Amino acid sequence: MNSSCLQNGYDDGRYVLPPLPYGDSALEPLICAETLYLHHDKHHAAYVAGANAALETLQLICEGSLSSSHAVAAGRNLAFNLGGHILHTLYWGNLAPKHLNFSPEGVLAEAIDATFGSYASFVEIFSALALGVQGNGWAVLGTDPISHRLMMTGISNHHEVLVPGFCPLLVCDVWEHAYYLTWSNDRKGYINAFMQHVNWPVVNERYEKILRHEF
Ligand code: MN3
Repeated sequence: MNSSCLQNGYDDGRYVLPPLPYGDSALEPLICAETLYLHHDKHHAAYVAGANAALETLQLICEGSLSSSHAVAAGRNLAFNLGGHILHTLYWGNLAPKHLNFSPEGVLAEAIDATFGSYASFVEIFSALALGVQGNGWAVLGTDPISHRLMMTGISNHHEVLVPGFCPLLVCDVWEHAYYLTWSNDRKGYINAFMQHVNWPVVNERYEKILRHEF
């Protein structure tokens, strides 16, 4: 499986839960096996089910068997659940076991240096952003669809405070369900560990696809 590929989340007309690209204990000590199981098999699976349910509701409205008054709620449910499905699919793909010890490479490494000054400076800013996301949300490194410049943003829930067309390259889930069983209330400890588990070759591949307008 190409773990950088969102297409793994859709099959035969429905959203599907892509399998993890590693075993349940592969991300310890960043994420304990119980957290990985619950996060993937329960939380992510629920977003997949919610996205399919919202799509089915919209389809019933289109077929005329459900009032159009349901469209507003269905649209909101789709944004929340499909946003969750997309972000979690990217999240599993941009994590790797710590012993692989990846670092940024290629065009992405050059862009990080050019944009943030250095890799160390990038880590400091990204970590501060992730720590500062209020409540449930995500820290995201990505590009906007106009300039294709690297930039960071914090997303609330899965779909709010979002730049339209923003293309995420590296995503860090800072919902409490992502770390609480392993790190308790120490979000900073989780973020520090996350930075040591980034699958930079996957993130670099995503960036190269953006530059080729394929992602
Ligand atoms: Mn999550």
